Amino acid sequence: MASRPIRKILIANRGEIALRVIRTCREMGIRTVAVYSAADRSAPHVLAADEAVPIGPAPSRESYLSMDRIVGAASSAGADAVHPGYGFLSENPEFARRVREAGLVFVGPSPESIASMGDKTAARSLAAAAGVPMVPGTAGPVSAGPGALEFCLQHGYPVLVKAAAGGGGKGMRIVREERELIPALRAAAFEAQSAFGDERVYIEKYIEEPRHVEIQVIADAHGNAIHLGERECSIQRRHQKIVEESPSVIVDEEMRRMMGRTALMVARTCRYVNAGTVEFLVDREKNFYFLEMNTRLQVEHPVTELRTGLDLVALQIRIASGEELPLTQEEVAFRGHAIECRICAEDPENNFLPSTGTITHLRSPAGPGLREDRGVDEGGEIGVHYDPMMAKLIAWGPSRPEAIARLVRGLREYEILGVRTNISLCLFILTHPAFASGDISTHFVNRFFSPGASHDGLEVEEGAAAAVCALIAGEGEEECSPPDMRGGRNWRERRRDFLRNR
Ligand code: MV4
Repeated sequence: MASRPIRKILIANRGEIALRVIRTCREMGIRTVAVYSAADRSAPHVLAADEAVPIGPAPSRESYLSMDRIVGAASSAGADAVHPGYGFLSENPEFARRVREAGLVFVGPSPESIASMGDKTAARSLAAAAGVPMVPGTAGPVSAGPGALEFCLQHGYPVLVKAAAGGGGKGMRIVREERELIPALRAAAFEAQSAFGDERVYIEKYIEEPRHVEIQVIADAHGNAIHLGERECSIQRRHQKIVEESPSVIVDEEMRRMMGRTALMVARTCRYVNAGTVEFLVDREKNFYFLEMNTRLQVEHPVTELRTGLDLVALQIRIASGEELPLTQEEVAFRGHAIECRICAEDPENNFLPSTGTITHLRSPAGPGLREDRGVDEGGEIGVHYDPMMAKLIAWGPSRPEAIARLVRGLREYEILGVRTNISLCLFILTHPAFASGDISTHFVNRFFSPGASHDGLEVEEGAAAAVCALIAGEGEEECSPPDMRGGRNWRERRRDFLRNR
């Protein structure tokens, strides 16, 4: 990769990650170009960038997924580079190729690396050839034929049918006995075709109650590569991560060294450059198995940043400009414990379906050891076109209990009105004894959380109560003293409404 100074970056994304990248660019003295759809014309990332270019109407396929419009915007704005963020086109090899063909730097891996890790069976083959521990599985895609049955006879049930073209649970089917196999293969192929346009599926031995532990890796174009430790992301609901933390309670020093070494082996198989994440499944016996590699910056990257003190976006940009990694593996220092919650506009009383509306009131938590990456402001619209994640709240503490307590305190300080949120679910998880004890797996939410039950057993602390009281009293226009009978509804009833509106 030729070295090239990067003076202006176009961020091909929106929301909190766009704002997050802009912030680092500002610190580095790099000018920024935001792109925005018609729905985002007054969004925070647009207002924060040095320049902003409209790229189309609200629907993603006509804006943030439009390669022509984004590459065109970058070229016409005179950008030197494009940062894709996550989601949208961030793992589209054709986009990376188009950016490069336009003479611009793609702040991420090569199109070839993206492509080789994008096909899950090809990634498995690469990893297997390198001796990376894998879940026993079929060598490649299987149709509903003898190959599938042969694997199951050899390895026994349960097995898991997976889509070759994508992760995230789409096209996945658990098969616990032979008579379920053929129908599961057909159903998985059908779902894979509709989700990814590729019906190929493969089979793996099913790991019961796995944990999801991923390793952050970062490599430069000069052959240097390091890992930045692990993140435990087992707390998920319908394959959507909710809580991520580092370190993982089950990873000790030796396991971290082994997983880091293995993750770097995977990165080497595709000559990986820039930041990436290698996902593993960990079974009850603490055996770890390669799952897939994500060739982008992850949503949960701040957890690693708080634990290592590094700015991953700054490292990405420096590597993309041709610099060498500024630190060796031995110089990576891990300190304390970091935990993140994703704050989403979801309605807990409607099965966590996305909640839309105008944010009529928003007050963010702050104070020692808290970081909020937020992509919306008070007055902003949460619509139907984009992911419902509004913000991430990340807490750092010297120990896991202190990080948990800090994050709980932060969540309870949040004041968001106008849309429903998943804050009550986050609080439920973080205050659950099983979470506190570290007894977590990918089954945690299904096992302990029942959507119908009331989970707003929030003893709002004095400080948050005062904040709520001030809010109900109209931002301090008058002394708020509960019970305040204004409006025919007493203070407690209106506080409960406020809390339920989270
Ligand atoms: C598995 C598994 C058990 N055994 N593979 C979920 C989506 C994709 N990341 C892979 N996933 C899984 N693959 C085998 N052989 C269980 C899951 C899984 C899961 C993994 C990580 C985090 C959350 C999960 C939720 C359900 C299933």
